[in-house]
Amino acid sequence: MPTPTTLSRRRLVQASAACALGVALPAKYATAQGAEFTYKYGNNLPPGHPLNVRTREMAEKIKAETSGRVDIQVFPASQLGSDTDMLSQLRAGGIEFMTLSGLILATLVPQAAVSGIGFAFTDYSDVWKAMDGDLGAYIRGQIAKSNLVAMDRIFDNGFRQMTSAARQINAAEDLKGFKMRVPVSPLWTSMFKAFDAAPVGINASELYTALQTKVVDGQENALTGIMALKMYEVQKYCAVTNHMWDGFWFLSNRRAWERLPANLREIVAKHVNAAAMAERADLAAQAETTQKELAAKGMVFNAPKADAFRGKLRSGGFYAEWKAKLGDEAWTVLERYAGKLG
Ligand code: X2X
Repeated sequence: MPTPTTLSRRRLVQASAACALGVALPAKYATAQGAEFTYKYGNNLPPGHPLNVRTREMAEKIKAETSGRVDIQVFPASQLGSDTDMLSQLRAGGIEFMTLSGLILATLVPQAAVSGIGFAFTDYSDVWKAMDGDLGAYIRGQIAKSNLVAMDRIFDNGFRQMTSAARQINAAEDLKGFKMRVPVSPLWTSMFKAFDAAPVGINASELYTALQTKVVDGQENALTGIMALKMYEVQKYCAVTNHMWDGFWFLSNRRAWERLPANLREIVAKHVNAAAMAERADLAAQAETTQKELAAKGMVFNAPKADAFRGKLRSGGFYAEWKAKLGDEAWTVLERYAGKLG
């Protein structure tokens, strides 16, 4: 903070008058003095992913509309640490915001995994009805109990597909013993165990290296993520399995969130939610072109039938197990949108 002697008397008078009246200071003033709230926002995706394009725009809009009082600094590409590290920092207040898959957040908020149950959703219209409706509200309520705040609109991370280096995956049988990288998450691990694969929990920050050094045989992600993380350099095959949908909650440390005056919270929430909507539209617009671009880079695609995988989850008791784990309330809200599971 500058001491009063570094301010001209006129600026100081202007500033105190503005404070006394409770009006926002002009952007020039706030910028010259540094923002009142400088908040760090971290995520695990490369700068070119739509999530980062839209949240950079979001930060600019928030700065402008708060006259420079709120400065959100966007740190992409796990610059602030892996998801696991960032989640600890977020809880401790070392960073103020992060975006995180509900399934990874489930290490802290178990019910946040419910949206990622294998083959629950088959298309986006059900996903957004659920996540913008009662299922999303239920999950945000669970998140709130852990002293984190989730903004209303979840960002899209896409329907996930399986990639491999050595051979094509056509059915669950091809996953037997397959070293599959999964994010660090109980549901992801459980699902690939149910396929008889050998899942290895690895943060996104280590994913490319794990594939390159063949610590794992393959991984699963949405095509947008496969492109953004340049996985086509280290993977040959892609099975379009759509085995689950995933999204990113925009989370805040509760104390940091509540430090913001109500009018600033409203501006921040508005722009975060708008960024999520824009990012969803970006992913939808890219859906078809991304597969063609990945094919042009040498990836070989196949489209197995869902039942070649889903049957294995059913017969192995996966749905019954997760219904018991998540509880009746979570399961009932999920089935309201996804239909009867199992
Ligand atoms: O870690 C992943 O695979 C990613 C980027 O999709 C998530 O954040 C869940």
